[in-house]
Amino acid sequence: MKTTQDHRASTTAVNRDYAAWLQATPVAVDAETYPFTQAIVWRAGTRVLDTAAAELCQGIEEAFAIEPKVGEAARTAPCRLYLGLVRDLPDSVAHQVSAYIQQVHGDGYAIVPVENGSLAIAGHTEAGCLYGAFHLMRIIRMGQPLAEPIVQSPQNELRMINHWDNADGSIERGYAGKSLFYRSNTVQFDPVRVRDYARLLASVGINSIAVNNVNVHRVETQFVTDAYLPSLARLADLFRDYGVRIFLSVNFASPVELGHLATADPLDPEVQAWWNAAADRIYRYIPDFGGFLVKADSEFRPGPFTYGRDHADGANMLAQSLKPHGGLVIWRCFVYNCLQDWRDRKTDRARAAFDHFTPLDGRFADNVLLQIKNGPMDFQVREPVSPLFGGLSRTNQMLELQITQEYTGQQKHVCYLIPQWKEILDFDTHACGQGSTVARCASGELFGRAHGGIAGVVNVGDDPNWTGHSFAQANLYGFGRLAWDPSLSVETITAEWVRLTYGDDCDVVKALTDILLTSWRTYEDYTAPLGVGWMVNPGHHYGPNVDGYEYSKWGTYHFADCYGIGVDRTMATGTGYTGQYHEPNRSLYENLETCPDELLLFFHHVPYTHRLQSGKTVIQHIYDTHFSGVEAVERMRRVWAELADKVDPERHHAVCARLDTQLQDAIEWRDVINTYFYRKSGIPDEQGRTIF
Ligand code: GCW
Repeated sequence: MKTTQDHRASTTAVNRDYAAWLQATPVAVDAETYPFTQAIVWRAGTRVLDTAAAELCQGIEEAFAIEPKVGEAARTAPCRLYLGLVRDLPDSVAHQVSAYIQQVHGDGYAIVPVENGSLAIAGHTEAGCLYGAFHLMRIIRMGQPLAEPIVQSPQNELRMINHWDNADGSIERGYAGKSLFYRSNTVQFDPVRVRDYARLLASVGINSIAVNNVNVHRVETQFVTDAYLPSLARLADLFRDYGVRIFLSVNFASPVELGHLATADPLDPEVQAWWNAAADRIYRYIPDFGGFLVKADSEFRPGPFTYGRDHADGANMLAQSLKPHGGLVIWRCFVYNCLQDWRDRKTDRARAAFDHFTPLDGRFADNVLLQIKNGPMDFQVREPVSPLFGGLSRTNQMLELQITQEYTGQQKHVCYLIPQWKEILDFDTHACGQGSTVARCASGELFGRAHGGIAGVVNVGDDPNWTGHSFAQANLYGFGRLAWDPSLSVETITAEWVRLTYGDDCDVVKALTDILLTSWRTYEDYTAPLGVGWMVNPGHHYGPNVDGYEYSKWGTYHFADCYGIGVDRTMATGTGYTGQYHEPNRSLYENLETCPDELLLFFHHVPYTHRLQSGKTVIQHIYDTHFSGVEAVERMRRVWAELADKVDPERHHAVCARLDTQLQDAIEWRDVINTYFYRKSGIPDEQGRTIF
């Protein structure tokens, strides 16, 4: 078992941000409040349970500066913390736990006060016990009472992180340094750091990780070979201690690129045999390997289309190779024509995922999941929910969110995404009548599917604080919490993160909570208006460029002219995209009068003088939000500056610097957007503010 000291060495040398929401500081309450912290009783010798016990020892030591008794000494302590599967608990404890453990499913846990001030953490699986241990530490750190039993089960089977890391150490859309896993085309990592990372992930319930970019280039294609599997297996070992299984992104054309076959046709028996052998090989090195993540026939990645086959043919072939080992294929639905002609007003990129995948509903193997981005375009600050949720009922599916802030400020800007994700998860698709939320589609519960889950493209790199911006940690934290339980409220998640990461000082808690909760709207206010999206510099996607993608092949247009702006996606006069939704969403979006303001330009092309439901004209809304967005950033900066003597200088200073950048860049956004639309429309600002 790794000792507490090993962890210490890695967490104290660097700044407070390194410990993220697992701070090592003493807590304000006395140890007596939690008398069971004197001693920990568990059956030693299994990896994940040993990890859980080590976490409890470490957490208790850090919180109360006491070293809990373990081993024989623990069994005679007056109060004890029992940890384990029910069959390993002493009979009297098991008896007291049994009513609660019956309510637990999957990797869930029960935390139950038992006789004489003792406590039991019990699960059906070792991972369940680990999640229970982390939850207990969360409760203790937040000083919450523990009088009542707690029963928690994950709502999603797969709670997954996707790394877009490349073998050369770069990270596609990474804003926090280089890869934690690779350098110079080799698997190279600091085991202490990776372990600390696994720990952060497990502490919020994440159980799966795809360790390489979905764009699988020449070198990463070789990850499924003997050249890379030994070192990937060492990586998998580290994650295994924390109950996290690894997946690999694979290149659909591998049999050609690696195997010297003439084809990667999924219906060719030789191709099937090639993948069967690859799967056998992988499982020899990594017995609990999770499976493949696949981007195929998308943005120049190879796929089944080359051979006149469809996505079901492709996914099922891979699924067959993994099936004997219990592995999964996660097949992405981010499939669209990226060589569009901007002159063509008929083709609509937003339609693509639905058009490609709904005809295949019911044809995918049992161990295939379709991974669907939250919106029909690409992780914009505001998009409607993808109509593929609710469009597929006989297929396992997964929701894909983007934690890394590609289009939401690249971790230079604060943009707390939990409120956005909550809206997405709570969105009612009406697929099976009212209450058919995205959360229920993704988990598989709504359609009685065997598999389901939520994946997030992660925002972590080797920056000392993991995420570049200290506040971007809140997105990773909240992602894990929501993947575990999509019904958690924004307020609960925010309060947890703020207090666990920055402590209990009322002023700090209030200020930070306000900053986080207003940040998504603020970012939206000074960037692309009313759901139209894009308007960023091509390629790196940072900073304003209204026409950056207007005359490009990517299918991302706003159609602004001197009269108006927006994309007509109605059935009546536009691309017909609204028809992909069930009623009443279809009509809600189809009709100009009922379409929500924030999505207006996503669904309709309107004159600048069109009046929104808010009462403002579109042009005045653009001006007003761009001025108020910048003012909101000025306010955030002021509020944060006032906390100088309440936050450790290092974190305070680092956030100040990021807020300075955010303000400067928000001003640029404001002036570019306002000026562009003033020049296009010729309509002045009602308030006569400066527009250039
Ligand atoms: O958002 C786009 C990104 C690409 C990414 C692609 C995808 C990994 O700009 O960098 O490629 O989406 O999701 O596949």
